[in-house]
Amino acid sequence: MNNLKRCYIMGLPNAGKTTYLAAIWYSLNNASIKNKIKLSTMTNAKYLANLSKKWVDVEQLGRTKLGFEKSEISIDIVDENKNIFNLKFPDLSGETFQNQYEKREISAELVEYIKSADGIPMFINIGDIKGITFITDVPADLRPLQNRENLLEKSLPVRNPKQDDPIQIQIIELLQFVEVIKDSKRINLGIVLSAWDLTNNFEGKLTPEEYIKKEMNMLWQFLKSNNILNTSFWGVSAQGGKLENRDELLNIDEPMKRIIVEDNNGEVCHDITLPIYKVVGGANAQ
Ligand SMILES: Nc1nc2c(ncn2[C@@H]2O[C@H](COP(=O)(O)OP(=O)(O)O)[C@@H](O)[C@H]2O)c(=O)[nH]1
Ligand SMILES: [Mg+2]
Repeated sequence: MNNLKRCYIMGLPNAGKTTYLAAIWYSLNNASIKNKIKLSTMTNAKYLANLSKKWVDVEQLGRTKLGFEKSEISIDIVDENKNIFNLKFPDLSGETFQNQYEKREISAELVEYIKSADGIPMFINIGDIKGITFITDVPADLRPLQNRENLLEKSLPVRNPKQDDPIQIQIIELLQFVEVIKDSKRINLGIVLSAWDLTNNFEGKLTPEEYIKKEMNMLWQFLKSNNILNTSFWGVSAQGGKLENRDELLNIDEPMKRIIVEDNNGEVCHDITLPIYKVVGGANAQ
């Protein structure tokens, strides 16, 4: 079938993938608001129904641990032109991606997913982005070059790459894996900034791209200087707000209205399928 489009969803642990999945599942099954794409077929219906029920009730969805992740979540959705979009959530825990980063190993199965993907939404939870620290703000006794002798006497903490390396570095590395696997073919990439509701408290509203430029400048430069990547930027709140504000969220009559999807031009809607439709459909041009 030549109008089949494959979507491969990536992101480190805590990136917001499971919440997105729960919201998409609810939206596809309760189309009281018109979405770009509709449900066709799926696997794991019971797991997804359970997940989306928790999402409706604004409950913590639970961490997906390596080995327990539903590795075969696959949902087929269809648009008005009869394009079928096959969504794959190959690893909901994200730990496989981190092992890939740390050990530089990847399974043959994931290579096949990536090779056949028409678009890759890469999730980044903005609540996880650590601000920039200037070297001058680091306590003097922790600055190796200025304090070499003292440091030699101390036992230095051991680096744990998954925990200690900045998220943007891990993401750049994952994208470089994707580029090698794709063998220089053009890649439709969506940078999906999850928990986008958190920006409501920020002064001076930024677009998703401006946000990346400010908070993850190295990643932004990597994306901009890279002509293999056809990148679009999205701000997505699949949960609608913090779990602490559960009561407020439950007061919204239609759960789908909690969802915020903002494109890079500041257009806001409740259609959680839109980033997939645009990224995987190749309509990334802004
Ligand atoms: N404020 C806010 N938090 C979110 C949103 N989506 C996810 N989160 C939180 O981010 C954390 C990780 O989400 P999860 O979907 O489990 O990430 P995963 O590990 O990639 O599957 C959880 O604590 C969620 O409650 C959102 O739209 N807004
Ligand atoms: Mg998860």
